[in-house]
Amino acid sequence: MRKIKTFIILFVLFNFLLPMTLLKSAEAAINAKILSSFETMAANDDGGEYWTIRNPVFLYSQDGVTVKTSSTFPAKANWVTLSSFETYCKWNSGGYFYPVQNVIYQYSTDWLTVQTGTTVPANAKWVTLSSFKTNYYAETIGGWAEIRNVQFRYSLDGTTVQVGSQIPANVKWATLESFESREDWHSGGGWFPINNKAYSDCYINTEPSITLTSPVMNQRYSSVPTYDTMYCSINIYDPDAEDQISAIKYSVDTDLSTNLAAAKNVLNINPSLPRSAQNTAPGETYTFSIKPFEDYPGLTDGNHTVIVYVQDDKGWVNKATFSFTSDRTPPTIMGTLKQVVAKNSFVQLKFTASDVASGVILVYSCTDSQGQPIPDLNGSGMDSVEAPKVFLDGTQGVYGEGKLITGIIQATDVVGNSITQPIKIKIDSSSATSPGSL
Ligand SMILES: [Ca+2]
Ligand SMILES: [Ca+2]
Repeated sequence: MRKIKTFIILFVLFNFLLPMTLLKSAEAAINAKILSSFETMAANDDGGEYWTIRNPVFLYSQDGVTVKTSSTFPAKANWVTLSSFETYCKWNSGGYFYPVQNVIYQYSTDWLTVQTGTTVPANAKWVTLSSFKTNYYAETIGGWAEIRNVQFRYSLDGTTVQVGSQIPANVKWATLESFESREDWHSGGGWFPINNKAYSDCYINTEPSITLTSPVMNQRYSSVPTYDTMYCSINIYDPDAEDQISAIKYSVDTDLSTNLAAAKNVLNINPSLPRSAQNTAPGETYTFSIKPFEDYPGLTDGNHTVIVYVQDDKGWVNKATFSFTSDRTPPTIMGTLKQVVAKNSFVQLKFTASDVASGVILVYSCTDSQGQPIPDLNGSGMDSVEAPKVFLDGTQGVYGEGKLITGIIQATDVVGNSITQPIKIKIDSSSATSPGSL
């Protein structure tokens, strides 16, 4: 009885507690289990005979730029798949190993659509062998048949394994799970599932994590200096040990995650790149600035989205976004810019500014016919202004009959867009002058 208890304790310890501890320390890692070896039916006579495939070749990329082939399974990669191998086809006392033909892959380059092809781009997010032909009849040259009833195994989160005949585009990794290949022997023939599958572990590199902390959403910007610069702050980490952060770029409105070469450069990155990534959250803070109106001169007024990208040295890209409002339209000024008034009467300036955002600063100044400032006709205000009434006293020659008071009023919106309009006040008691003629 005691022996049984001891056995149970040891069983629990080795099968549950120890693996849990090991798993915990490797939480961030994504270990793909990729089909690397199996047996196919070599001869279906006399109950059948399975043979292990030989000379496997693996296709993979470790930098998102070059595709490598190797007979050795890589321990670490952006993606990896079995690419080609030989299956045995038995015939009488002999038999032959034939390399598979018509190899087809499934992959995704954007995690949005699944693509199919006979070649694979290095910057794929994941790749798996999906179809090929095996020899099923070894006499002379034999016959070739495509595999059927293909099932894949894949993981959406990097850890949980699912099986299905279709691979979702947004998986972390995918591999063949099972299929049937054809075998013929004398008058018989049939379809046989693969046998004795073996999976190899690959540490799958992944994209850096990016969290934007500045600027806040929906701020207003213009192309006016000092209002044209977005000051950004992001936290970056990459769960993959030894990875470097190699680029921070941006675009406006159009997502260029899969075409980073077309994205724009940010300015004044601190700390400078490339730089070894921190591997745990929240990561390291990077600051930089963006001048969208220099890179996108045609940016229209209204709401837009900045997409900030971070790329590691393995070619993985992640993004963060923030929205902003573009305003390059100056305010309009409403009020009496041109007036004709009689001598010995009052004149008053009243102006209102109109803009998509309130906070327009109005500044006005007028001088008499001698060029001297008129204190009551100099001032400023927010959004609307009303100057004190000024009595055009005839005893002052500068306000006398026929004289002209001139000035300017300037309206500047919250992002520096500015407009200046002339002010003209003609003193004409005869009313012969019309305001429009000033
Ligand atoms: Ca990485
Ligand atoms: Ca404006």
